[in-house]
Amino acid sequence: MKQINVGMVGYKFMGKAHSAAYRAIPMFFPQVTKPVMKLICGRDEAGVKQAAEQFGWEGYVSDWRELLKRDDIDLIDINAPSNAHKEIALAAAKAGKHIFCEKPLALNLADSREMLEAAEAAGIKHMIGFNYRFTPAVLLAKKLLDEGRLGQIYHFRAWFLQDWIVDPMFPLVWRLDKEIAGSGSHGDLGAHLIDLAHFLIGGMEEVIGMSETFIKERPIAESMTGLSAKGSADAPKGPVNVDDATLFLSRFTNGALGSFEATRFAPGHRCTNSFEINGSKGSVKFDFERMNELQVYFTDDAADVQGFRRVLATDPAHAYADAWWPPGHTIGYEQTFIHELVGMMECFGTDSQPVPNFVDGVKCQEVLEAVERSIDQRRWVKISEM
Ligand code: SOE
Repeated sequence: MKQINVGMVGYKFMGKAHSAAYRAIPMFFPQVTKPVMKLICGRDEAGVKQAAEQFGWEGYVSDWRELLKRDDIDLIDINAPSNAHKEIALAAAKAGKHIFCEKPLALNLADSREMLEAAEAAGIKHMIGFNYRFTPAVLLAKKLLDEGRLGQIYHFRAWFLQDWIVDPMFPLVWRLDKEIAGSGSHGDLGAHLIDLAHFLIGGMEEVIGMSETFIKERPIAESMTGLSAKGSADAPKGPVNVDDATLFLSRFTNGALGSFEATRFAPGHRCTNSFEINGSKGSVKFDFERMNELQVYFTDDAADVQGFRRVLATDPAHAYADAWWPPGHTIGYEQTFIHELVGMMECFGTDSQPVPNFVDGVKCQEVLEAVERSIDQRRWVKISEM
């Protein structure tokens, strides 16, 4: 297919990331269906008008229902806060529009299953925004695993550490409100780790977790958005009803053991999305703050040079490298969104679904909710219970 017309709901952080991706695709990936940036949607008319101009959209609307009425919109991109996902996705599927939805898919498992059913019944293409899968260094880890070069896998150890709410004066933005976000660091950061685990290692059998809300009350926010919002000491306070940190252990179906830590209380860690995998023939280590690199160790290296080696995933042998720059010329955060949306564009005009899609969103939500149940009931929870 030559082109797909996009209508996008949301214009803040993710809206900017997705807009940058739609703009870049025709330039760097001219072989895939071209996304046309038709309409952007947001409730604040002045804000969305400004975003439309700045990001390069043809126009804007302030009610997402307008997008569904338009025959010239093919794909609805949902990157509004999580509590808006379900209603928009169900209506978009009913209107026969393809859907790209940010993670986590919904506020809970039941809603995410409803979204998947609606998308399947409508026969549309659907994708979820687990963008870290599309980092070339992560794809190199996947390749080594698929080729058996790490042998039998024993451990998947993952941690996503941030520090933007360590200050008790940081206000109650929407990400700290259960009604809007579903959960705190668990659904925001843990969801990415769970998806990476599914992608790299496979399904989980059971989980057990623990979580904490360290700061129980915060100033009520003047504006509900922003990772760098400022709270005032004089402002009235409201309760924080989501987790600040959630940790859990898992047993994978292939016998590997997993450990996961998602926190917004790790001073100095801005976006440390990391994992380490240990297998019988070697190990790999990844840290998003050095996203172009994969640390690789093979047990059969000669004894005198054994050790982790740093592989820069920018050579022609690496995923997506040929679309970008010569070897050693690194890429960044925005490319993860470009690559994922290229994955969606590649599927138009074919019978295939993009991956990851709502099936992966539901699988992630099963684990998120199993961990929550295990915390509530202080026990191991089988994924098959969910
Ligand atoms: C904020 O915690 C955030 O932007 C997440 O919402 C993203 O999903 C993650 O990629 C980076 O951190």
